[in-house]
Amino acid sequence: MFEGITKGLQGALSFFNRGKLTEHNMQDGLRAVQQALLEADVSYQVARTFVQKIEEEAAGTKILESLNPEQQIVGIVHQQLVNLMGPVDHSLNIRRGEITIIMMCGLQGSGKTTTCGKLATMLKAEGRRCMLVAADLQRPGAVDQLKILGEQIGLPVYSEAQPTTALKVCANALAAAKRSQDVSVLILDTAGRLHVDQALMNELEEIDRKLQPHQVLLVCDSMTGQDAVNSAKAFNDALELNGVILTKLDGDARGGAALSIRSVTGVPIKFIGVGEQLEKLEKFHPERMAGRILGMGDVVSLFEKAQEQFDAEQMEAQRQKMLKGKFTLVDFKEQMKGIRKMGSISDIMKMIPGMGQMMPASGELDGAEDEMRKIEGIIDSMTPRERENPDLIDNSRRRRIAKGSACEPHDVNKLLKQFKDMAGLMQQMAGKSKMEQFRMFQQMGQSGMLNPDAQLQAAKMRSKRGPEDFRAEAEKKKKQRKDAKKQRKKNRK
Ligand SMILES: Nc1nc2c(ncn2[C@@H]2O[C@H](COP(=O)(O)OP(=O)(O)OP(=O)(O)O)[C@@H](O)[C@H]2O)c(=O)[nH]1
Ligand SMILES: [Mg+2]
Repeated sequence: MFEGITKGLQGALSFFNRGKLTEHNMQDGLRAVQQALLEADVSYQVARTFVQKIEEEAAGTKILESLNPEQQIVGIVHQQLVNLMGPVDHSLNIRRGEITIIMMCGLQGSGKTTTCGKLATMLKAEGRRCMLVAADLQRPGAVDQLKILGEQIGLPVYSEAQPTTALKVCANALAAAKRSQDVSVLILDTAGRLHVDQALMNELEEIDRKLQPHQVLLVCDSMTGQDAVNSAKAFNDALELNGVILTKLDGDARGGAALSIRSVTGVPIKFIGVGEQLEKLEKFHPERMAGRILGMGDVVSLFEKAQEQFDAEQMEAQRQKMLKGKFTLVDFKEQMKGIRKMGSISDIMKMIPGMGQMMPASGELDGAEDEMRKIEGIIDSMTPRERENPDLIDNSRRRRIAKGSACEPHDVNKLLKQFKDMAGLMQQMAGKSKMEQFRMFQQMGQSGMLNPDAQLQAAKMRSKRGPEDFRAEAEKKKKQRKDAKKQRKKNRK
């Protein structure tokens, strides 16, 4: 997601990290920020205003005189991105005791029908029963598509064998929902067109006037950039949208739509579609999106994803342990297993702050997976007592563990050091504010502590110099000790 803009902005922000910042290179940096936005298909006006705001903020915080202008400017850019995409409003204002009508609209192929299904799935999980309404009479197959979705989710779909108008279908559906008595949300799947046209707008406006949906949501394909934003404006003028759902953010969207739509239309982005499957709908969070755009990662999403995968009780137990500083190697391994369960390692790495920039080529990630497996192997070769108390691990235990996991004693050492650092940091983090935690995570990312690939690089460098001969080193030390002992004996004589 947004790889282009992330690289562009990171490049632009590096202008602020070249020794002392002057008015001159400040302007270069700002121009590069604007360029990165334009390349991501952000509208010119939005990009221009964005950069002006950064300039004002930078002047206000006296950034030229500060010691770490880059950090400050990243902070300012992050905040401006959040302002640009927010504020957010996830509510659908579902009403008690009456049927809430949600009308979906948008251009052809934007993802309306799929999103109807996703929204119904989300609401179902909240204990609300939806009815889907097949009001797209344009595209052959549209009705069947919705029926299949309804079947998959286990929800009723209202459709007519010989429909006359979309408005009639919607009105009849509302009557049917009222009769059924157990439907609380009616979701209208309307037709799309390749471009905004009057016939489509008339049809939608008529439904809007007669049925007065509580929510009119625009489904917008994030891959279409500025076009999407222009059509959003037209839909909003005709229908007074309550919110936007951006779809296909899992693809290679350039970011233009996400960044401009709120400021151009004034309508909040409520949800984002991040895949074709029914559960791939997420609440939109501008701070997280800004973090991802800047390559600072998305710890919160990662945490939520982890929470879905991990057993909730186990998670809570680990959190408590972390708070008390009792996080052990067993927990460490469990976490790593959990991470592997979460899916592709490259997706996960992108979400960890500081890792975005360090993402290796995709082939090398297999190496990172191997590295994780190796770490698991090392922990498996320890005795339960060693896992609970790694301080027990002396030289001979280290050799045994290395042998058992087919690696070198220094790999065991490295893991233990990493674990110690991480457990220490986790403990320090426990009492800190969210912002502080974020910063600490970033440091962890940059120091390579969370980055198996950094270890991989180290291994590669070693192999260029030739493998380190630890045995020879140990023999040498042993000999030195022996010699020293002899010398002491001699001295005593
Ligand atoms: N990758 C990805 N694909 C999506 C997402 N949302 C929808 N799609 C795909 O986009 C295509 C079009 O989706 P539909 O839901 O049929 O779009 P529509 O707006 O109803 O299209 P019409 O009814 O023809 O106007 C389908 O292949 C969907 O699987 C998403 O968030 N991510
Ligand atoms: Mg459709």
